[in-house]
This record gives sequence, structure tokens and C-alpha cells, in this order.
Amino acid sequence: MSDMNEMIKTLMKGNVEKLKVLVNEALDSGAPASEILNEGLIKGMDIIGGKMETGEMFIPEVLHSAKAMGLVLEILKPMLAAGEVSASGKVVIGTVKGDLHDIGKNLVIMMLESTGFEVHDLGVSVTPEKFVAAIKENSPDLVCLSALLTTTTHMMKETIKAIDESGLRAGVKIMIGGAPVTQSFADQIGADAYAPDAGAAVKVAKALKKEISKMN
Ligand code: B1M
Repeated sequence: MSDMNEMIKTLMKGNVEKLKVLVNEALDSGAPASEILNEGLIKGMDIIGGKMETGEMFIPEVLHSAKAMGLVLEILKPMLAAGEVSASGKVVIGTVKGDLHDIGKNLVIMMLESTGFEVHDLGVSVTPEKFVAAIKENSPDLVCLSALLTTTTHMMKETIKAIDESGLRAGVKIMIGGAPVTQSFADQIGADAYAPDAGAAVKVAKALKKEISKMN
């Protein structure tokens, strides 16, 4: 049985090398990648978030942990989408303007790519104009917006508005996600879909792609 507490402590210290060893040991002992992700890494990030809020951890330490998590996710990448039926489709994705959080977005990308989607990652703090330009350039099936801050969720609405006003909306489906986002918020701002986590994002992306294929 793998020790998730040890993994969480190591993530909090941002010790990449030790974290890689622990993740590999957990895999060797038979722990599923999804359990390592949810019970180890994401749980660890939640604890870090709490400590950030109470001032027990500071931004540079949190960044260290975030970097460590990003690196060990690469180890889990080949296993995360195992069992998913492959799909095809083009996706443009980014974290909305003003928001620098990208671990969740990168996880969504990993899962989408692992199931066969071609993903164009616009990065973090992406302006509505940049999303519009990327749609023109790449003609995606799906546009995916991520936000982690309550204060940046309104940029999802602004981005959708910009896509509507550009006349490009008819050709794409828009999915949103991130901790402060809900299905009712998605409905309220006119997104086509919401996904609570990276696994669900793949299922929703496949369903949206099917809808598009039926329309054409
Ligand atoms: Co920030 N931060 N942060 N932070 N940070 C949170 C989000 C916070 C909840 C911490 C807290 O106070 N408890 C809080 C937000 C509160 C709120 O608004 N509700 C917060 C704050 C306040 C801030 C700053 C304002 C702090 C400050 O400066 N005083 C600042 C803002 C900077 C900015 O963005 N402009 C800030 C900065 C940072 C760092 C840069 C230090 C770092 C980010 C580094 C990076 O991403 N490269 C950071 C981190 C690491 C966090 C926490 C600790 C961890 C986030 C994370 O990566 N989680 C976070 C606390 C927490 O989440 N518990 C916190 C793991 C990741 C896998 O989960 O991103 O939720 P998540 O993704 C999930 C789902 O949300 C979903 O799938 C993933 C799971 O499968 N998902 C999607 C995400 N995007 C999706 C898109 C989809 C579908 C699903 O479809 C399109």
C-alpha cells in the first residue's frame, strides 16, 4: 500500500526528486494513477491551498510545489487516460485573462491528448482577443476555458462574448472548467458545456465532438 501522506508532505516541500521516487514506488506497488493523482497530488494541493489562505505557506513555496506536481504528472500521463476509447478533434485551450493557474488546464490537456485530440495550448492569462485569433488560425471543434479564481470567472463570460461577436461561435463548442465554476454558471454565461475534472472533460469533449459530427 502506498503512503499518500508521505507523498503529500513531499509535494508540500516541493522536493521533485523524492516525489518522483514516491510516485514510481506507488505505481510499482499497484496503486492506480487516478488514486495517486486524486488522493496524493490533488489532495496535497488542496492542503497547500488551505495553508496559503492562512499564511502558513507563501507564493514562492506554493510555486515550488506546483512545479513539482507538473513534473510528476508527466510520469502519470501515459496511464491517466487508459481505458478511454480514442477520439479525434481539434481543441484550443487556455486559462482566462488575469489567471495564472495552469496545473488543472495542463491535466485536461494531457487527458485530451492521450485520447487523440489535437490540442493548441494558449497558456495562461489569455485575453478574449487571443482566443478569437486562435479560433481563426486553427479552426478548432472545441474551445476550452479554465479559471481557478473567483475573480477571473467573469473573463469566461467576456471570452464567450468576444467569440460570439467575432461571428465564429457557430463553428465551435465551448467547454468551461475550474474549481470556482459550476454547471449553473456555465448555463448562465452561455457555455455549451461544463466539466468538473479532467476525466469528465474528456467525456464531455467526446460528446461535443459527436454533436458537431452529427450537425455536419
Ligand atoms: Co492560487 N489560489 N493564487 N496559486 N492556488 C487557489 C486557486 C486558491 C483556492 C487558494 C486558496 O486561497 N485556498 C485561491 C483562489 C480563491 C478563489 O478565488 N476562489 C488562490 C489565490 C487567492 C491565488 C492568488 C490570488 C494568491 C495571491 O497572490 N495572494 C494568486 C493569483 C495569481 C493569478 O492567477 N493571477 C495565486 C497564485 C498561485 C500560484 C502561482 C502560486 C500557484 C499556481 C501555479 C500554477 O498553476 N502553475 C497557485 C496554486 C498552486 C494554487 C492551489 C494551491 C492549487 C491549484 C491547483 O493546481 N490544484 C489552489 C488551491 C486549490 O486548488 N485547492 C490555489 C490542482 C489542480 C489539478 O486542480 O486546477 O482545480 P484544479 O483543476 C481541476 C479542476 O478544477 C478541473 O480539472 C482539474 C482536476 O482534474 N479543471 C477543469 C480545471 N480547469 C478545467 C478546464 C476544463 C475542465 C475541468 O474544461 C475546459
